[in-house]
Amino acid sequence: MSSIDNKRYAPLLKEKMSAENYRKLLELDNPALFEFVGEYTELCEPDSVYMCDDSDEDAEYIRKKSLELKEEKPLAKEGHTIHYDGFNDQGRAPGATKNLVRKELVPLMGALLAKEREEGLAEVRGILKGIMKGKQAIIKLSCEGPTHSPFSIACAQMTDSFYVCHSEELLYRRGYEHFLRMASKDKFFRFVHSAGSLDENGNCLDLEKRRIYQDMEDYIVLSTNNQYAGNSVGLKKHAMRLAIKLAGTEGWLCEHMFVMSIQNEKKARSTHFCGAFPSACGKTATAMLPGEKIIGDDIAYFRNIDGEFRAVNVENGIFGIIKDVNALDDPLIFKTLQTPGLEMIFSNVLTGPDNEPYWLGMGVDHPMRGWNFSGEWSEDKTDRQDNPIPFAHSNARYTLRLGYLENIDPVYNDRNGVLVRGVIYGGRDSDTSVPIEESADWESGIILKACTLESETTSATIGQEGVLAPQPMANLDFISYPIGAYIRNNIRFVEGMKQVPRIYAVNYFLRDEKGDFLTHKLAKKVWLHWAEQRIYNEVDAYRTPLGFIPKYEDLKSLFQQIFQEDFSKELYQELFKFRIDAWTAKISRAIRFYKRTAPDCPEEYFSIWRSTIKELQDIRREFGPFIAPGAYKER
Ligand code: OXD
Ligand code: MN
Repeated sequence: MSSIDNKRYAPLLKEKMSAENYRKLLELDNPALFEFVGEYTELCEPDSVYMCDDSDEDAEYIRKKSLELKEEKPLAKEGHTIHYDGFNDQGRAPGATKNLVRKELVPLMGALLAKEREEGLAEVRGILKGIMKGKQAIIKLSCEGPTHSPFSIACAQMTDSFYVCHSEELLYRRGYEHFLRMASKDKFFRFVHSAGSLDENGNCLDLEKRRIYQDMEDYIVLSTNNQYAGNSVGLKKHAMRLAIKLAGTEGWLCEHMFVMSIQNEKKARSTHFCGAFPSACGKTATAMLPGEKIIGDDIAYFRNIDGEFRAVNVENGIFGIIKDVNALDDPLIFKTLQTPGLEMIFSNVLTGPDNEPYWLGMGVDHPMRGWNFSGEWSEDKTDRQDNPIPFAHSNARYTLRLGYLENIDPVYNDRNGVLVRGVIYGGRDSDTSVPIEESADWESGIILKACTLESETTSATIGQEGVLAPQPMANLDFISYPIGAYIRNNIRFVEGMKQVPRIYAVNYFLRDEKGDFLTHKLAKKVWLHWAEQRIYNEVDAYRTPLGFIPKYEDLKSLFQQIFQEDFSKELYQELFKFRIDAWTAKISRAIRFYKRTAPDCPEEYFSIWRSTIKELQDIRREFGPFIAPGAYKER
């Protein structure tokens, strides 16, 4: 029996919901959820409200409605569908995204997309008024992290998009049963989304009213007039921003990281790593390295459980960039994407007359006409500025369940997560960082490697591509409270732990003078196996001014063992020389960035960066601009 006695919204919800759906809502016996559904039903005015539980029937209802309303269309292979976002809705929209915070916090937020809360709420609620008229709203409950675990965060999504619900069904764990049994009934994240009015192709008409406003006080995100999943799917990037804030207040961490394990067959051991890379910088490819095991590719929660650094993947699926997924570079995902009978959504790729999906870097010929993110497409099609429209978008995606992958780590659902032994930070820089370097300790790893991470902007966000931009912890787009406090929480998180993970900085993007990459795509497997051996103190290393790098012999034997490949000493010397001037410039850019955009960043961090630059200058007097591997000795 439900104890809900909500006089304000009960009549409205009884009118908008079928008796069966109303029963499902009541049975949860959750006044806060009832209030949330009532409040936003009153505001958004959907014609009806559908309440999902965890049944397969409800999952089927969502799939069917998404097809019926043409939000998705079936592709040639059974279970595969295609969804298109509008031409100008192909990536996350930082310009429309705001963290709503109390007035006094706005000046402290610096670069973090802040807006005064009351003002932001009034604006977006104005846009939401009546926005779902003529549509059905769906309420879907999910759980971030494994259900009923120390990591779980319950989430309630209300949306008028069945594609959004279908994506959440593939990407997250169902949460109705979790809501039924959870202890703190009013502790859950809330998401409201509406695609708004749609054009004849089913895309948003009112992009100028696109808003993604996250209320950091009440842990609710209001998202309007968008469809791209990075803007619309509440549980993905919106929940990530809310979780980062919540973690900051509760003493745990939410990071933009994969979770995976390196398999050492000789030693019969599996060692877990997490890794932060800005979007489109090799994160999924690292998590999916052939021969290793994946737990997740995008978002991790970290908790100190009995003195151990433990992590879970927040998600249960992958919303991955499809560009360059081909039989050679990503054989496992490629094979999965070709498998009929698995349920998956392709987005913003070309569909040809054969009703199959084609994407950039797929490694097969594509048809010269078909349908893509611009509508009907043929080879000579141009945009308004007369630029040719490529046959597929470079941020086109696939959405599938992790469980489909052959290389899923059997422990991926463990309620206490996995023990993390190594944390990796990787950016996209063509001329500074070596392929892998171990930090001297946790704090210097955070200050010198994680905080100075930079990357070139990519098509995962709307705006100019290829611009070198700071990316603290690969998380700049998602940090939702002042950066100085966020850095401090990262440093303090390991206090009192029995064993602190090692920090590694990696860079897969070093190029030669002609602009060619210095190593092949799978070389990252060698760097990670070296890190694994370091963790067990099985290989020695050379000191550098910023950490430790591999010795040639150890890499040579790994290249031989893994790829039966000769790794030349010349290439090693080129890859692993320490580039003093480039590092000095990088740290100077970091100082400028934090001065400009992180008003709460403590002086202590600036003095570490400044003294590192001074030390690098002293070292330069002895070595010149480059230090050959092995030449440097600790002072
Ligand atoms: C993503 C992103 O889709 O970071 O994961 O943009
Ligand atoms: Mn991401």
